[in-house]
Amino acid sequence: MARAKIALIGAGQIGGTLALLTGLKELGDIVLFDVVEGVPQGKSLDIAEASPVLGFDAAYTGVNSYEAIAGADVIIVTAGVPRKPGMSRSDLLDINLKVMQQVGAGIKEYAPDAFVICITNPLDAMVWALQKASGLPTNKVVGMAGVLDSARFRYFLADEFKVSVEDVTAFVLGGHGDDMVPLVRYSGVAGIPLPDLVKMGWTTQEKVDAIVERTRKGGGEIVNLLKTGSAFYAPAASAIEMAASYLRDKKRLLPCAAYLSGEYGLDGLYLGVPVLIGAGGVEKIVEIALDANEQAMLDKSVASVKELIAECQKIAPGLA
Ligand code: A3D
Repeated sequence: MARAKIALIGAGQIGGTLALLTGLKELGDIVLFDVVEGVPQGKSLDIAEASPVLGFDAAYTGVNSYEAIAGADVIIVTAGVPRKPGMSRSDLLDINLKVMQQVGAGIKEYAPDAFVICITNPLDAMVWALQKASGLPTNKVVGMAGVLDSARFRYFLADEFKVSVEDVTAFVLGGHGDDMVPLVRYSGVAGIPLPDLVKMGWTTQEKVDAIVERTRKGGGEIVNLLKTGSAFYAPAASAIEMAASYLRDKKRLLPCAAYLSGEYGLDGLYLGVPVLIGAGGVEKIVEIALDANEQAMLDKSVASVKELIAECQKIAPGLA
């Protein structure tokens, strides 16, 4: 069987890491695209030269034109600019919206059957714009945020409990902003929910609250440390997990920004919810029961996402 074709739009920090991880996991052949000449070509050659040492087979092509993405099975989009210190995710909107319009047009022309994962921020608005601009079905366009936010939550919990990250499950719903909704009730260690772990004396409510807050601000914490850009290793790893679930029809249940058509009482927007990803793309959106407090947090998060989408509609009325 022919190898899958994976197109990575944006060859920056995340794009380069995605290119390496795609090869290491042998998900398929890679086309790395960027508007900057030389960068996708250079990164592709550098990674291809690492493949004999690391022991994987994948063809790498660095390109500056959209023709080369023709027939891609999976497309992961990181094109745009990342957040700098002091810049909010919504500050990015104006620049990155224009980029999504260009990328969407390229996908529409050359790879309309692909499964598309958007990472560009502000995520919930950019994935919405990318779906509109590409015209792809909504079940084939998703946003990566929840896997990363949940991974951060899991890492902080594993560190607090001094247990393997593998045994920690965690759940984050809502938009990818500071008002995302880490769900304490649905998170825990080896099936033991966090509230029970507090009762068992493993930790305190105050410490759980601090971890929830750190998770919400996880992106900003890295931006403040790096000073010249935003996180890239964990975001890339998270998108690869989503791509693998599609390509291998694994039917993972992952928190992703998915297009809602009535689920959670919402319509016509992208929001982080539990999604089943298989060969059909988004095969199912799972609606979990929320208590009053969780619902209130989700409502706040939804309001922020709606504001961002309204801003997009104002700048680019053609997308609505
Ligand atoms: P960076 O290293 O700057 O890479 C972005 C790349 O996009 C650069 O190589 C640019 O040349 C390229 N680019 C710019 N305009 C275009 C265009 N029109 N067409 C094609 N390529 C273009 O950034 P990064 O890789 O660190 O981050 C990429 C995006 O991901 C940013 O918007 C970040 O804010 C976002 N991000 C999202 C998350 C989420 O969890 C959702 C996490 C981290 C970063």
